[in-house]
Amino acid sequence: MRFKIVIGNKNYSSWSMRPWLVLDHFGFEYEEELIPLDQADTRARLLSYSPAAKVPILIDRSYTVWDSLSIIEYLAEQKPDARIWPEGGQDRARARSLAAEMHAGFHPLRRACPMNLRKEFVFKLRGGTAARKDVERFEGIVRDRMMRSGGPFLFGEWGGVDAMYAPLATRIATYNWPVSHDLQTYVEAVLGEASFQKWRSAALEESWFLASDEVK
Ligand SMILES: N[C@@H](CCC(=O)N[C@@H](CS)C(=O)NCC(=O)O)C(=O)O
Repeated sequence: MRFKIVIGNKNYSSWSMRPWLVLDHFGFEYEEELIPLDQADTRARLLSYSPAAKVPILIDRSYTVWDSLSIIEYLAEQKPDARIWPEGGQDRARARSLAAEMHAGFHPLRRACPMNLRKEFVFKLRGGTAARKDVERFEGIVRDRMMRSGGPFLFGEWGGVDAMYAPLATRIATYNWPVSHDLQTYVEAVLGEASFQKWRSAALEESWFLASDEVK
């Protein structure tokens, strides 16, 4: 098998999920290794693959690529015809801006509402107005993109940018955030996508409990 992806727990590891979705959705042949996070041997196991000691890690034969967004970029270069990024220079640039915005931002929402696929929360304002602003920004992104692309995904067909936002979509659903109709529709589309369903089913089989990622 050419590609191997090293990931964390599927229930919790939002960064792992992003490039895994791209590998799976675009039909790459891959194997995976799951390194449970927050265990005594986690760091040593991660270091055996990558000096950054974080998942996700992609291994292409013997070459290692780490960081979710870099892995998605690398995969896009390996399959240029797959349209992991949209065609057309300006759409591609916009998708990359949105992916980078996700990668570097949304901290209040991410911190207050860690990804936890097996939970369903009663809504309360976790993360205060800063997290609410993140949700409003997500609504704005989706409103703008739906107007331009017609949906169901940010640039029409599912792509790398939707993979980057998939963990936010799961949070909207599991934390029951009240959101605009457009965002609700987008969340349902992302959660209905086949590779996400596959990841989620596997996540629900896991029994690890990471106290640091559990909130009330
Ligand atoms: N910016 C990185 C973030 C990676 C990251 O923080 N991964 C977490 C799990 S979701 C991790 O490996 N944590 C392991 C640890 O800190 O021991 C990316 O996009 O891949």
